[in-house]
Formats: sequence, C-alpha cells, structure tokens
Amino acid sequence: MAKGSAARSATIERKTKETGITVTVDLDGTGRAEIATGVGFFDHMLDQLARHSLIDMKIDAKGDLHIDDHHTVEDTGIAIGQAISKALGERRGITRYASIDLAMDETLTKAAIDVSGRPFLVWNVEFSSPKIGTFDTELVREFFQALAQNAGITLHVMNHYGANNHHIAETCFKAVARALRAAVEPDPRQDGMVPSTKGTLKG
Ligand SMILES: [Mn+2]
Repeated sequence: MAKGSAARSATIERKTKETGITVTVDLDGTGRAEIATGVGFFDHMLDQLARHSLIDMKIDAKGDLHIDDHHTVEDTGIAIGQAISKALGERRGITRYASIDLAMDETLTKAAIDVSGRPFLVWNVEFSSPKIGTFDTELVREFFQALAQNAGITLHVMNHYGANNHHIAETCFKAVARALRAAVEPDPRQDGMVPSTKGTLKG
C-alpha cells in the first residue's frame, strides 16, 4: 500500500449457536498465519491461503465439531470474506482482476477473480473421494461459496486435472490465494480510483 494511505486491515467477530469465530486480516501483510479452527486439514488449507495471498490472517474458530466440520468451515469462510470486504473498504486503487493456473505435482487448477462487489462462485472441481482423512471434500466448495459471497468477489475455480484429492483441494486454496493477492494489490496507475466505469465496486 502506498505510504500515507489507510491500513487495509479488519477484524470480524461472529457468534452463533453453532460457532464463535474471530478473524483479523491485513491485506498488505506478509502471509503470517495464526490459525486454530479445530479441524486439522482445514487449518492446513487456511495456512496456504494466508501464505500465498500474503494476507496476514489470525483465525480463531470454535465450532460444533461434535456434529461435524460443516458449520465451522462455512462460518469461517463467512468471517474471512466479511473481513476481506471490510479491509477493502471502497476498493479504491486495486488491480481488481487476476487469474492463475496453479500446478502441484500431477494437479492443475485455475482460479479467476473479479473483486467486483458482485458475489458469484463458479465451481468446476470434482473429488474422487468423499473424504481427505476425516475431512469432507464437499466442504471445500462450501468454504469458497461462503468466501465469495461475503467478500463480494466473483470467483471461478476449475480443476483441469489431477489424481490426488489432497492436491486437488490444496491447489484450489493456493490458486485462489495467488489470484486474490494479485487482484487486491494496489495498481499504481489507478491512482486511488475505483476501477469501474460504474464508479463503485460496492455491489
Ligand atoms: Mn498439503
């Protein structure tokens, strides 16, 4: 972020009968992550999201894991999305669009992002197994649906190919991280303008 401009960070606290979650993000961080959701595989994925977006993330989630991981994963996605949206403010001076094809061993996954203020998820990813360890693979989509909806971003994720389900999930998080990093990056040529002919990216 240019010197003298406001910090692009935000904290969201979210409490329901199912989960209690606190998320702090700093869009202009170094990818520092302090993550504790009680779901090991999800922590590993969120660690990737922070590391490769260079967004600092502090995430503390206590959910009803005695039922299953669903509420915890979805609500963490909601809180991260809300925190990113709040940190973006009026979305001035951002690059807005970015995409990447991200390779990991035998797997290739694309993520394309428009930080548009218009929530939309296109999800073209299939897993060959319902579980990665104890983690339900269908929750990967649930997370990104919650993230896109609450961050106010258009997000397309497409797995071109891949054999290993851990790799397929991990490339989704890494690809979204890298695309998000580029899309929220200040574009010096925008000079603080909102990158839209409409004049607003608030949806
Ligand atoms: Mn891994």
